[in-house]
Amino acid sequence: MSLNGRWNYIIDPYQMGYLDYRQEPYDQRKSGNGGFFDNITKVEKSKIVEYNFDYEPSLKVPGDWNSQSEKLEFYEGTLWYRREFQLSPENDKRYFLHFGAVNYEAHVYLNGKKLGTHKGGFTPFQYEVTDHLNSGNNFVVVMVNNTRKKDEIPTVNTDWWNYGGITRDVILIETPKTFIRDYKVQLAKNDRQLIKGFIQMEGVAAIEPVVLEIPELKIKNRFNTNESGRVEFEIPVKNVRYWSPEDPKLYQVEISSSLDDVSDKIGLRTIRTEGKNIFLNNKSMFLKGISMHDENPLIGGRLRSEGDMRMMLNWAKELGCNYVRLAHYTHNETMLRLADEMGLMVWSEVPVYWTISWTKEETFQNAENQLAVGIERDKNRASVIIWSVGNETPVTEPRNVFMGNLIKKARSLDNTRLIAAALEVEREGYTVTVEDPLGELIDLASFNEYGGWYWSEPKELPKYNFVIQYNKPVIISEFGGGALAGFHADDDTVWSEEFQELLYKNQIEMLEKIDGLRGMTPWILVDFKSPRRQHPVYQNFWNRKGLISETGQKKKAFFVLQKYYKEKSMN
Ligand code: GCB
Repeated sequence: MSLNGRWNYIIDPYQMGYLDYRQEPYDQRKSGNGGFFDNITKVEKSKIVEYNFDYEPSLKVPGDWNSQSEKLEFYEGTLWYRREFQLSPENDKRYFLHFGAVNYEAHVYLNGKKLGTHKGGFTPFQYEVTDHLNSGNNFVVVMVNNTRKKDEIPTVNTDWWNYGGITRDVILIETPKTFIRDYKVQLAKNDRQLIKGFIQMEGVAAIEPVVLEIPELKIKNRFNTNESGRVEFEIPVKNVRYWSPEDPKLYQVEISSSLDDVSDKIGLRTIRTEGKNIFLNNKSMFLKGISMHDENPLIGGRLRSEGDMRMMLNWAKELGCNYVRLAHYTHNETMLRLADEMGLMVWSEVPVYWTISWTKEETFQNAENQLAVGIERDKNRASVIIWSVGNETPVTEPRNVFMGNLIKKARSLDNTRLIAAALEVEREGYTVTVEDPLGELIDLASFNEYGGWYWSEPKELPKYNFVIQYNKPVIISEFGGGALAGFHADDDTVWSEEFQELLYKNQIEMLEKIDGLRGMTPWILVDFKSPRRQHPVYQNFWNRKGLISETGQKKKAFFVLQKYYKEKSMN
C-alpha cells in the first residue's frame, strides 16, 4: 500500500515537538508522551495542547520540502510529517514500513510508538510494524531534520541543494509469515556462462524449498534453503542475449516459495577491464556519458516521479550517451530500473564528497553503511557497472586509510563490478598528472579536471598533455564550465554559451590525445541549484555548468558533445 500523497506538516525550528524545556527528548521519558508524535488532535477544553496537525498545510510525498513552499526554500532544520491511513491487518501476515529515502535524519513513529531513527539522505530503510498496527485508523509521524553537520555523510559543504524531507516513496509492505527477503541473480565474475546468486528467505523455521525460474532461458531450478533461509547457487546458462546499451535485454525472473513469490526483470552482462580497455560482454567500450544530479530543473527540486526520471535519461539519450554518472549519492531505485530498460550504463556513487571527517569511526561506519545499502538495493541492475566510493577527496594519510577501507568493503560486497572514485589532477606547466595512492587500488584512472574553467582558459587547452601512470582505462569523471543559456558573446567572455562551447571543443581535442581514454561524464547534463552559486546576474543559486538550462533550453555546448559522441567509434 502506497503512503505517498499529501502529509500534513509542522515546521519546528526549536524542536518543540521532540524536546521538553530541559531539552530532554519526549520519546525517552518513562511516561512517554508529550511530543508531536502523539498526534493529539481532539482535546478536552481544559487541556493545553500547542500543536495540531489537522489544521496544518500539507506537502507532497515523495518530494523535498524546499521546492514546495517559498517559506521552506532555504530551510534547514526540523520538520514533522503526519499521514493517517486505514488498514485491516491480517493475522497471518507481516507488515513493514518502508522509506525510499529521507534527508537527512528521520525519527519514525507509528501510532505514537517510536520505530527508530535513521541517518543518511539517499538510501532506503524500513521497520517491521506487524505488532504496532491498529485495525482501522493508524497514523505515521516522521520528524525529519536536514541540518548539515561536520561528521556526517555528506558533510557541511556540498555543491548541491540540501533538499530536506521525505524525498522518495513510502510504502506499507505486507508479506506472508515467511517471505523472500532478498535475492541476487547475476552472471558470475567474468563468466558469461554462469549465473551466480542467492535467495534469502525470512522467518523460516527449517529448510524451505524455493524455485527459481527464467522461462525464456528454460531455467527452472529447485533448491532447499539452509535453516537460516539461505541458498547460494550457480546455474550454467547458454544462448543468452547479453544486456548492452544497443540491446538492453531484460529477462523475466520468478522466485517462489510455498507462501511467497516475487518477480523481477534482470539483465545479464559481464564487465571487466584489461590494461587500458573496458569490456562489456567481451566487447571493448567507450563510455559516452554525462553526469547528473537527482534534481528536476523545471521545479528546482528532487525528482519525484518516473516521468521526471525519464525526462532526464531521455536527454542523456538525445545527447548520444550510453552511460551516465549518477552523482554524488545513491539515486532513486526507479532511476536504475529505467537505466536497465533504456540501455544506459551507470556509475553509482556515495556522498563521500570533498573534506569529510576522516578519523571519526562513526563517520566511516555511516559511509560504509550507505555504500552497503546502495549495493544491496541495486545489485541486480545490469546497468550499474561502477561503484564509486567518493568524489574529490584530498590526499592525506587518514583519508587514504578511510577510502582504502571503503574500496575493500565495496569489493567484498560485489566482485562483479568495477570500483572507482573521482580523483583530482595536478599540473606543472602544460603537463597534467594524477598523483593519488587510490589510483593503485581502483579499477579505473578516473578523475575530474576543470581545464578552461578553474584553471587555464578554453583556448589554451590544446597545449596541455596528460601523463597518467596507471595502466588502466582513463575515464574523465568531470570537466565543464558555466554558461547562462541565451547569453551570447565572443568565446573569451565567461558565462556566454560561446565560452562553454569552445571549452567543450578544446577539452575534447585535449582529451583525445590521452592514450587509454575510454570514456567521460562531463559536468553536467542540466543546470542545478546550489547555495554556493551566488552571482545575481548569471547564477542566482544555480550552478550553470549544465548543457541544458533549468527551463530545458539546450546550450551550444550540448551540440558539440552530441556531435563528438555521434562520430566516436566503439559504441
Ligand atoms: C566539482 C564537483 C561538483 C561541482 C563542480 C563545480 O568538481 O565534483 O560537485 O558541482 O565541481 O561546478 O564546481
